[in-house]
Amino acid sequence: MEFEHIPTVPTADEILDRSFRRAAKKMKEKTNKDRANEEFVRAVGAAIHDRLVYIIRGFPEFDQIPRFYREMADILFGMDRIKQSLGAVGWAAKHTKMVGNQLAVQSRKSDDTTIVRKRTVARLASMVHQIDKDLRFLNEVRNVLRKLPHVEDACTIVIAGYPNVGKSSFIRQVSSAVPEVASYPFTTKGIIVGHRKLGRERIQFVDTPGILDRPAEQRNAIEKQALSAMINVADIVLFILDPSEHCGYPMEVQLNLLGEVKEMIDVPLVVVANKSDLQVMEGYLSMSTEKGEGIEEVLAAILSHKPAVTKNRPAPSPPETQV
Ligand SMILES: Nc1nc2c(ncn2[C@@H]2O[C@H](COP(=O)(O)OP(=O)(O)OP(=O)(O)O)[C@@H](O)[C@H]2O)c(=O)[nH]1
Ligand SMILES: [Mg+2]
Repeated sequence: MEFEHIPTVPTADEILDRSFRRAAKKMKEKTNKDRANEEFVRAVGAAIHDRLVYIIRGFPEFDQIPRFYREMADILFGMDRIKQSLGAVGWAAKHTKMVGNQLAVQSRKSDDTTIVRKRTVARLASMVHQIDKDLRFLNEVRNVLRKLPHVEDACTIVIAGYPNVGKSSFIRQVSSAVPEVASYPFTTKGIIVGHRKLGRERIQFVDTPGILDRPAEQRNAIEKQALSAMINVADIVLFILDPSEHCGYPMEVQLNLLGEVKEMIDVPLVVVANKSDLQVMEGYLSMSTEKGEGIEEVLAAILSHKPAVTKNRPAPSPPETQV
């Protein structure tokens, strides 16, 4: 997956601490005090530069990664903010090296090289502290993005619908995924992937958070993740309704959302009414994930649409050990 190998992003103090230690080691290699100070000044600028460049290189080129992952990063953190922070780190990398080199030249000409060394430490520390909030933000981005699930190069069924209708209960029944199931809306807050063997093939189910029928600009980050999965990674969408309305939402709004989803996607859509143990709805496939009834029929309906060639997926990712 695109984000899995991003290394931890250190804080400003951690960067400074390690860079000062590296420069101090270099300094000890020189016997002459002035040469040692000059060496320290040059080495500390270079050490900070290298660490900052390493941080930037740890992040993928967001313009080149699959759209789904790019959208996830954007929904969760804002692409502009991520790019701004990476830009700030790039700025600091460039300037710390420049300042280190400039002050090393000054040190050569100076009568008191110790003063120049101290000035260097102060200036570089201040520059790196200026980007401390960017470093902390990037580390938070890293911690969240690296936990996003793999969406593999396999036939992908995205499960969607209103909150609390039984999406997670369904994916638990049919795949390796074990998302939390609870009797309140928005239990699922992110994308969850589960797998199922189908002969020699593996198919993949994506559980998504619930979506409300409301204008796009009012949707929150949790709902947006579900929409992005439907649009970007689905080969087939399974839309779950709850005609019992035990989910807390009337059928009218659930059907409005269904209409919207139909407009939004260009892949096959299977609609199923869940909670048939409470209420059956004529005209739709029905199941009860609670009682385990109707599941096989729903799977058969999904698989009747299984494309020979899958589409819309992110680039292949390494094989997973799970299942
Ligand atoms: N009676 C009945 N209850 C069900 C059935 N399927 C799910 N439930 C219950 O409905 C509630 C919601 O189930 P979830 O699977 O968490 O629903 P979800 O759609 O994933 O919910 P969000 O993640 O909040 O969007 C839980 O209390 C389940 O036990 C069913 O077939 N019959
Ligand atoms: Mg759920």
